[in-house]
Amino acid sequence: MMAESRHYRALSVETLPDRLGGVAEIASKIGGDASSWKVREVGDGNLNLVFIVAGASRKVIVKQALPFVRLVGESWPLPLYRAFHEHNALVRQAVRAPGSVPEVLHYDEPQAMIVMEFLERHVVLRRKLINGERVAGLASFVGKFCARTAFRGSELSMKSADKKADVGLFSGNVELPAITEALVFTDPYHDAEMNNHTAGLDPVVARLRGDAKLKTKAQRMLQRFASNTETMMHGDLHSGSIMSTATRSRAIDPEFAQYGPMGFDIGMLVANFLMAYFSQPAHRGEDASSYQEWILDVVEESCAVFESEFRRLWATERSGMLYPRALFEDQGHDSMPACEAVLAGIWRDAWSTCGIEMHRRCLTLAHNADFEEIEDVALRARLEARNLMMGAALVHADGDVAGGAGVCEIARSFNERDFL
Ligand code: SR1
Ligand code: MG
Repeated sequence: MMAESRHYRALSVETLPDRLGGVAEIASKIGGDASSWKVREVGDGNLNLVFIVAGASRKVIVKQALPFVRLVGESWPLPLYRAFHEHNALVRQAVRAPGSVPEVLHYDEPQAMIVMEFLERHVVLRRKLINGERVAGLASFVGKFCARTAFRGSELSMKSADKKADVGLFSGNVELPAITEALVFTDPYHDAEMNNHTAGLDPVVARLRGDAKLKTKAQRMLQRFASNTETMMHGDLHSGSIMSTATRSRAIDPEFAQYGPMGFDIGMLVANFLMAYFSQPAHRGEDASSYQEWILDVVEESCAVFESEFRRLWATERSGMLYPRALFEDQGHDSMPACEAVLAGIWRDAWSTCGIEMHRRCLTLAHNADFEEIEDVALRARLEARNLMMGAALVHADGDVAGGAGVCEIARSFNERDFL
């Protein structure tokens, strides 16, 4: 532990070698003299400092929470203890979905700092999607990561007492889920202070905000998000929270982790794939369609893998208090119909979350680069309108969607329409 670590101080490129060089556990891993380390600040997210530190032995990532929202500034304070929940989430994800997250090398609670494995040659997935790059095995990664963390973080797998203790620990993560409660679930549907949207979208925005049934359904999902503790969610699983090479992927950044609905993570991630899909005509022009179809293949296959992995875990790892073998297999009763009913509930939450996420990324504070980088404002508005209207269709569907394939069919039809 650093002598100075009693008092939090934000790191900088200049101070990092001196401050971390004295921490034997970190310095020995990085290797060489700290004064020769090469340090770059690469944080492109909305909240934290992220450094790549290269020494004689290896590169590491040093992630440090800032006491405010980086995107907005010091006027929006944010507690440092979120690093504690991120650390705890990474540790659990590494056990529940082995190989899917960066290895934690060191954690310093007072400095709100996590030192972790540098993911060699990995690039943020959102950038790859904007660039039109394909990632082999992406759907398998997504489906398995979401199914394993959902199943193994629930009472389908965990002992009831362990699960309650964990829910208690993560219920201390207050302010970050509160951002989601406002920015994701509520602000898209009214004229909230920090909202902004692309010029020209007003008619579509008015349609959404004038739709009381839509708002009721979005609030139903917020109620589920806030008061249902089915599993430990990543909590912010968008395409900026996955890093990939051409053949490998990892999930990063689980600082929004809390216990919540099992369908939340996969729903949010599919929304980000769909936004990548709708934005492609601006990035690829006439050649967009084959890459768009690849994105839809990823969506359909991710959902199929999620289901098959969830069913496999149900059959082989159901050792928690829910749906015990004593009630089913031990009495000669097939438990798979119960599994299908649980999956149907997961998808209902997933598709609602998906539609709401498609709204918030175009209407509230934190937009996504897939649309934001489109300079032609009229084109951006036209593509965002398709995305917004499909989001409304998903929320209205109340889970009555023909699975991942059905969602892809809906996307194809909205991709042909104009709403402005
Ligand atoms: C003020 S934080 C805005 C967004 O950035 C994070 O990555 C989450 O997605 C959050 O909603
Ligand atoms: Mg993040």
